[in-house]
Amino acid sequence: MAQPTPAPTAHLATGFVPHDPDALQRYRAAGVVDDAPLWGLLEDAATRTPHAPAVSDPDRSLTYAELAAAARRRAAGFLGAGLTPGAPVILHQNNSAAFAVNLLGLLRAGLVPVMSLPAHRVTELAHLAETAGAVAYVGDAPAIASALSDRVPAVAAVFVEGGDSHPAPPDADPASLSSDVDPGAVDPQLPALFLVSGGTTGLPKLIARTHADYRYNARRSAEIAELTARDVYLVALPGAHNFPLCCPGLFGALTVGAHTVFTDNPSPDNAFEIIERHGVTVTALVPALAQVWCAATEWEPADLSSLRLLQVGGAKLAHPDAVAIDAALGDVVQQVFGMAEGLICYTRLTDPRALVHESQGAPMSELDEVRIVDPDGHDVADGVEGELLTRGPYTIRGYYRAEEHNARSFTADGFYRSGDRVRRLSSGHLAVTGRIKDTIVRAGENVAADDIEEHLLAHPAVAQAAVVGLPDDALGERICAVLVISSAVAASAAPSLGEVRGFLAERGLATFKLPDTVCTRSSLPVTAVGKIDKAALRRALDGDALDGDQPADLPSVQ
Ligand code: OOB
Repeated sequence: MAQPTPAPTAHLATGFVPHDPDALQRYRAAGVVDDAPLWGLLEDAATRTPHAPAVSDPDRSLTYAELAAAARRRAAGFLGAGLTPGAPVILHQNNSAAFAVNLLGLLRAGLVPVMSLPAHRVTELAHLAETAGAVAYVGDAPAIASALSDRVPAVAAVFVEGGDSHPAPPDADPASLSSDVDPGAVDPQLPALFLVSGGTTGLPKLIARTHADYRYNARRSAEIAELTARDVYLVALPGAHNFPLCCPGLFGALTVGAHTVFTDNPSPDNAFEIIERHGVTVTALVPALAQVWCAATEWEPADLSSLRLLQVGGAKLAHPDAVAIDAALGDVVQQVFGMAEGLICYTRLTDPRALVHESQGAPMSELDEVRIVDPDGHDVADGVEGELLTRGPYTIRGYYRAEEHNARSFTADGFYRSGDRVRRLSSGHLAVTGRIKDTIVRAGENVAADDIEEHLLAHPAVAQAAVVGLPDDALGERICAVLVISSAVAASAAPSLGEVRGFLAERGLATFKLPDTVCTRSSLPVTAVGKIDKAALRRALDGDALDGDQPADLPSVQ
């Protein structure tokens, strides 16, 4: 029989920035490019271990054979409904086994999922759909789906899981897949899926991840997490985010035939019960959630002894929290510093615990190039803070169809400017000290917000802290510390401005870094994946009377 020909997906290349040929040659020579499609991870696992559990949610469980068959039927259904291979499709779905079937079905059909997050609304989805040229919506929010296809008529096909107003994602006989055009015979150097950028300003950007780079991301992440077929991975963050999707997440689990369990409720009472029921061994959380889980171990009666690895990333995990989580759960923390754009750093399972607590890990690949530069673009010495620039086999060379952004976000020789402020430790691990732009300019002094936050978190009454600059006639910006008081202490125990300043001064913080204003909130605004959203916080504080604040005596600035 003649070899099936690949589906025509070349239009995907328009606006996609590939690796340069020399770099690709090097990556290929190093063995990181395996020329197979992303969906092949599932087919391979289904061949090896058809009867092993593949995905579960509270309502159903599928073995590898069942998941592969379901994905093939779904792929045939999508193509039968008129979608053509290579077309981008918005995937907008809560954590569930159905999310996995749709995702893998789209990939098997050669369609290109745009991995939106459940918290995205029509404004973000319309922007993503227009930029990608999406032709369909697959998800579980009927009202948003309707609004999207009204706003972007090119999104002509809408499939909604469990809704009455739209057809459900379709299934068809998979025999139609093995015709002379194989939709899944893809170019591994073209986009397999689109991730969305996680910034808090402006609309999300599209991050095209290729079959080759995402397969490598999954494989190498699984290796570092020492994942095996015996592991049970819990998707507790939104499954479309790079962290639970591929670090190692769902795709990493597919590389070794592990079991992936989905929940869309990461609260400790629910998640702990799932960990116990399924014997979950690995999961990934943002620091704010990890902190809540850690506190909950004191009152939630659950046996969490199966959990061997708690990956924490997405935002800075404060040192005391890393120590506390290890103490509560038994040395399970792995710090993960990653970005949808590519570079992922992990602390290793063999690292001394002190290094796990104080660093955000080392790059996962020997082929990752990391530069740490000063504001003039010169490399700084080890131990000195600077901006992290990176280039490597699984890091994009440009956002998709975003030339203007690319001119700013990438250097001429293809390094991604992360905007993250880091320093390199003698071990080679990186310590993240903040965002380059998260700096308050107070009376001419540059103050890094996270420097103050780290000290505030050491206060026994403080559960969460965010420091922002607010406009001030005399100072330019004044330092405002927003605190969430620990549930273990009474709200009345919230420290006053004077107490906060005294506490920080005692810890050796320079006078010009002491907050001018302190206020408390019951919670802090968060992004779609659960990171503290400072832009939203600043907006909320803007014009706010900041009840209960005492203006600080302005300390003299030397
Ligand atoms: C992950 O990906 P994104 O794209 O949502 O956000 C990336 C940004 C980084 O540039 C950095 O600013 C921040 O999130 N970040 C961290 C961090 N991990 C991410 N900042 C401090 N400490 C960390 N451990 O957030 C992401 C993707 C894959 C794996 C893990 C996280």
